[in-house]
Amino acid sequence: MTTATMQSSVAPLLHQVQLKANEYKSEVKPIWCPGCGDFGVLSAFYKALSELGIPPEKAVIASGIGCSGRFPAFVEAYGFHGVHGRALPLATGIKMANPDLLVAAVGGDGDAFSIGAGHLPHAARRNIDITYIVMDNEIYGLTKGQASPTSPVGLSPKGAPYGESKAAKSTPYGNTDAPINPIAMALVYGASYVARGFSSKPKEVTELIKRGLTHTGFSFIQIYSPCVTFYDTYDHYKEVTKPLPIAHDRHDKIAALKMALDSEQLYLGEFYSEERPSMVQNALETRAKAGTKFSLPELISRYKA
Ligand SMILES: Cc1ncc(C[n+]2csc(CCOP(=O)(O)OP(=O)(O)O)c2C)c(N)n1
Ligand code: SF4
Ligand SMILES: [Mg+2]
Repeated sequence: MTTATMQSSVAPLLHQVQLKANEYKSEVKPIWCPGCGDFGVLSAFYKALSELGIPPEKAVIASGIGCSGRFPAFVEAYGFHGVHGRALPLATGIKMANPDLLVAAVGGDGDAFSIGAGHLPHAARRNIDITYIVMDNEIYGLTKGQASPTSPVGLSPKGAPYGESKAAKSTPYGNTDAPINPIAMALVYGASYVARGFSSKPKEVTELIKRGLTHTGFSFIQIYSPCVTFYDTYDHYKEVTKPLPIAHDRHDKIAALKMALDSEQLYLGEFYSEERPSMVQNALETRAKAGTKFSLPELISRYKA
């Protein structure tokens, strides 16, 4: 496939309308706790749509279950609040049936890496042309504070220093399970755009979302989005996050992996970006190859008794 045919499926939607960020707010007011990191992600998403000039009727957001799963209701666009862990299959179906729409999937660390974990490798390797935004608060927020796959060992209750061996409700003697590394996972699975943001850095998060939405193929964006009610990680992230070095080569997967595996610093920014045909492009090419030789009625008739 040539670079000319690698154009993002979102390209024809760019700068079609001039709407302010708050015109992408729906009539439904967020019911998140005051101070929840998800507010920062939502306002960055409004800004990204506004700066890209996307017509609201051309955007669809799919989610699973969780506090973060409520996100689609708050955006003036189409939305599908599905069942737990199924944001990616929903988004995949929506995109394949409507390749001309901008499709995003959103959700939490539990939705993405526990119950929905089996979907991530396949969305990544297929390079389905959607953007997946994971609001990672290292806890199950909606169900009132159980350990998640990104919770650190020794998960603390609200107010205790980060990582101390106290407890979340499901781990009264401290969490003993090692956390996964979402960025490293997405890289190894073959996501073609991999980035990390922090909800307290809205300008940077807006840029990452814009890059993800306009990228051809599967964009994975992990956003640290603290849960003030059950696991307040704001101070911790302010301390340990820092931008990726300017010299980081975002086309070098091994370099990206090294940065993702750094246990001292949690880097923010664009880890990796690669151009390769998306699932939509591959499907259209397959259809073109089949051409008129393929007839659905004829195929069905072969299996008739
Ligand atoms: C099949 C199923 N199992 C369990 C639940 C209960 N449940 C609802 S949300 C949730 C976890 C949400 O955590 P996360 O995805 O991190 O989202 P957050 O609330 O932190 O944004 C669980 C276990 C459910 N709704 N459906
Ligand atoms: S419980 Fe946590 S994740 Fe849920 S809305 Fe409140 S602060 Fe946000
Ligand atoms: Mg969570």
